Amino acid sequence: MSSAIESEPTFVDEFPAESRLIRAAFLGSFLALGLGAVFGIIQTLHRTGIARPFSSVDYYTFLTAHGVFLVISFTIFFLVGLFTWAVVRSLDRPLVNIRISWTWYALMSAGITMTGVSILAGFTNRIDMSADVLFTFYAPLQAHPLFYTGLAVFIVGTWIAGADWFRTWLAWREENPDERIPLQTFMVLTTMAMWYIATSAIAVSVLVFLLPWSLGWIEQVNPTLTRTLFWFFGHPVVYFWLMPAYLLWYTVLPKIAGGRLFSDPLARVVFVLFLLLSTPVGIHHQYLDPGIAEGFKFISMTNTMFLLLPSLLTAFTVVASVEYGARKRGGTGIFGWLRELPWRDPAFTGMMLAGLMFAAGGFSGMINAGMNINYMIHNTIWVPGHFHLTVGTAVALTFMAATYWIWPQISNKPIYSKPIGLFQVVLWFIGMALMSNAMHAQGLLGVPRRTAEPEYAGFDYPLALGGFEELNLQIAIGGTLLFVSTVLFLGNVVLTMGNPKVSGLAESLPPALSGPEDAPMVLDNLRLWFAIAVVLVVLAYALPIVGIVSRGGLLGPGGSAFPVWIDVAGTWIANATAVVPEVLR
Ligand code: HAS
Ligand code: CU
Repeated sequence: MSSAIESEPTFVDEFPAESRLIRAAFLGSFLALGLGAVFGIIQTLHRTGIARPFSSVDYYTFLTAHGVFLVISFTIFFLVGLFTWAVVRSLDRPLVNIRISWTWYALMSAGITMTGVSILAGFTNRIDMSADVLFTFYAPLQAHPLFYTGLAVFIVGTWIAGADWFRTWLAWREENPDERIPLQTFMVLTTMAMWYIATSAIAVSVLVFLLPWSLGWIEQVNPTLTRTLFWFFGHPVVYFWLMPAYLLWYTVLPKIAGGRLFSDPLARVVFVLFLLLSTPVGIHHQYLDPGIAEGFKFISMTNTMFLLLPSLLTAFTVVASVEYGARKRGGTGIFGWLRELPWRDPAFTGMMLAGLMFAAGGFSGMINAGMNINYMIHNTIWVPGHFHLTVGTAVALTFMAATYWIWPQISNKPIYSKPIGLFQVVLWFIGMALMSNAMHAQGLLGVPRRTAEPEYAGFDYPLALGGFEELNLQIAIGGTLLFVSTVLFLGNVVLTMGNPKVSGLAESLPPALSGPEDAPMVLDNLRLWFAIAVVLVVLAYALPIVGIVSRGGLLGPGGSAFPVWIDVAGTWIANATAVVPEVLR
């Protein structure tokens, strides 16, 4: 009788090189989470007046660092780790060239380091590299060139990562010409297709306008144009954060619940809908922007309402998949089956709480999307209340919770403490419920976002009399619980890394109840869906952008028709060619 139980080879045994890359990506993500959390607690205590060891100016450096480290670095490094795992696992083959993979990882790391250095240099007046432009880096706020260069390098890294996964799929398809695209790979490829469309605009905004402007090659930019190009990217980026969480809700959560995905075809429809609809809605962030006709804003609102569909379908599918597992365990009744779920498992409970909170975040998103009601909440702290439920919990809590399941798969090391993990995810949920609720309530009272020291004491202003201080206390307590929860999560991960390796941790994922064979073949036609997505984007953005440029010029009112760097280049070419006749003589 062999001593060790014969166990199926784990992902690490089969794909050691990819496992190293995935662990490096997750660790880059967790480093950013830790940094973002430190800046988060500092700014929470500053804004609520609990503790203000820093200046109001520093507040905007903290806020920029908090935003960029969390929504760019934490989320996207986790995404590339998860997507690499999902592609290699579902295709059951290694990446085409691990050196290319480490190249995109190095570009992303170098890029976020440049941007991070530029932001943090804001704390010292000695080096003028500041970038207090917040995570949306709107002009006319201007950052140091290093900030924009770092972002550009980071995005190029993600483009190469996407190409890496497409090439791996194409190599697999040659070996399996008649197979459907495995679901997890399908989810990765549709997400990356959406990302290529979305990032095209931010690449133009940064490389053609903001970076040359920051380098002094052009005197000015058209802020309405660069803002519109940002939101062309800015709404789809939220789904770029969400879709990895959906990949986990669709393919891992049902497994942990002892269930099976309810419908593979429906999951494919959801991801195709996100590819088609994510980008033509960005103007819903600009309802109050001048320079964009109301009609275009109305179209964006309508498109946004269509965009609720994939998430509502997700709510149905995921709950049905989990319920199937509960009933298999003997669950009964309309809600009694909930008792049969593995609530002691931090991976399960964390993802379910994240989903529950996303329901609230989604409904606050619907309120944001209504043009008329948006006027009430735009630029108030309601909006941070919304996105701390969505990216701050639906995504962030899902990523942390899923780590308790995935890390053992890619390291052969069991989690250090599941009870601590369970306490951590519940603490996050409680902290976020307190903080986000108070932010929404203060937003409705008219409290602005992005303000270092909102004070109303001393006024007989209804706000000062009606709960502003109590809501501030809720935000401070909630933010502190979130910080403690982050420390617990990072501590659990670090202690897990010190654990000895064990075997028998491999977990396979069960097939869907309704499998890919039930999905119409057309769903796998990625070229078709990509082409339709591009047409929808052109329809949504061509006229608004033509309107913005015809009214305000490419470089803003009075800006030269051609950027000065074209003049510089033209002079340089003229001088260089002037010597040619001499040389030829
Ligand atoms: Fe948003 C602003 C509208 C989703 C993030 N959003 C933001 C900003 C961010 C952000 C970062 O229309 C601020 C940017 C800035 O700094 O200015 N958002 C929406 C709408 C949706 C939406 C309609 N947002 C997200 C997601 C985000 C995110 C996802 C990040 C990941 N948002 C807006 C608008 C603004 C905005 C305006 C501009 C506001 C302004 O004026 O500035 C929709 O996608 C929401 C659809 C979701 C639902 C919920 C479905 C429920 C589900 C739960 C399933 C349950 C499970 C478990 C799995 C309809 C899927 C169940 C549990 C059991 C126990 C059974
Ligand atoms: Cu949006």
